[in-house]
Amino acid sequence: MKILPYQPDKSGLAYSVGTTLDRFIKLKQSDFPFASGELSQLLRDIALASKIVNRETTRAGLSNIGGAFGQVNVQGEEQQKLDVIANIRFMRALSKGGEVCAIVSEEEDSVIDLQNSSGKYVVAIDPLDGSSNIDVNISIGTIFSIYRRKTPAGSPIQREDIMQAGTEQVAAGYVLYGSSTMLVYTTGCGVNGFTYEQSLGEFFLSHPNIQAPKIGEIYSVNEGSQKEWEEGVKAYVNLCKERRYSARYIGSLVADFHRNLLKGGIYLYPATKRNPSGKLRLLYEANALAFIAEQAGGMATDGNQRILEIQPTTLHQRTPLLIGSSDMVEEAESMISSLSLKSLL
Ligand code: FDP
Repeated sequence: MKILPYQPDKSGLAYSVGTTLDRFIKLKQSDFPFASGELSQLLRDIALASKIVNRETTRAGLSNIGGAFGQVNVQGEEQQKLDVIANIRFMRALSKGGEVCAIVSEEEDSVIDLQNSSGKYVVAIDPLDGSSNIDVNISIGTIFSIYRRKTPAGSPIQREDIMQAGTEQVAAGYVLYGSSTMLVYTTGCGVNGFTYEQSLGEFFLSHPNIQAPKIGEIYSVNEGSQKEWEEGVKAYVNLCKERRYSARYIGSLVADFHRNLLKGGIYLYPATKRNPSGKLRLLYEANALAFIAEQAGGMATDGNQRILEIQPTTLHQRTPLLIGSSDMVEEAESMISSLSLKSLL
């Protein structure tokens, strides 16, 4: 019997399909300080749920899952059926996985205790972001943050396990259900993006080590609210126009953020008269994207301080958000803080 060492094929007949998300997570597991495999499993659970949500969103026009669900969530926003479906899918995947003890979701008023006190992780999630775009076939997303609980595993969940600043995140990511579906995540060692290959049912590494350009030529903001902005925001957006930057605003945070991350640009959702603390939620929207932005060399601020350093006090706390290319965010922040200082003098 002859035994030969494996020789990778060089004929070119069967091209390599690349690195799957599962394989990548396994390869990177040792980068993580508490490399026990639980965080890896948790990321896989999220990926599985996102594949199911991807299936549901692509069928939305064909099955009876479009439109409003008929209930209003804790934010006072009308829930869409797909919001509810995505929430169920992620909750189910995270509760079955066994690594998570508690979940904060945009769609739930309270913290959900998974009755799994041995779980070491807490997840904050917006299961389906950009709800107003669901029924018109425009990109939507999922955003998630993962924290290690502060209290010992086995004990009941406490407030300190949930109310953690963004700097405490051990991983964060988003899924973009767009012209292709992508999962982008960080565990604090750079940012990597994976594209979903439908026929194989797998995410493949397509955007390794994403780096946000330091500066770009895109600004993304809902200009319909311009009259309600503070002077610094008005001045910065005017500057963008003077420089002939392109205005691009989808109204799905994940999609706007993702485009600017790759191409260079700034996304702003500032405080307005209607939303004096901004509109976006700190725990399950701003923190995750701020972690990713910083890991890719970008920046995220509320206009006065780094998003990741804000100490949350309530579950569904909102924050103004300026995020994207570092030079642009820095410039916007300095204009906002200097003009708001002037108005106080
Ligand atoms: P939506 O309310 O449709 O879920 O997360 C909230 C969010 O979308 C973001 O995705 C989006 O960027 C923003 O709100 C859009 O708000 P405006 O309609 O006020 O611009």
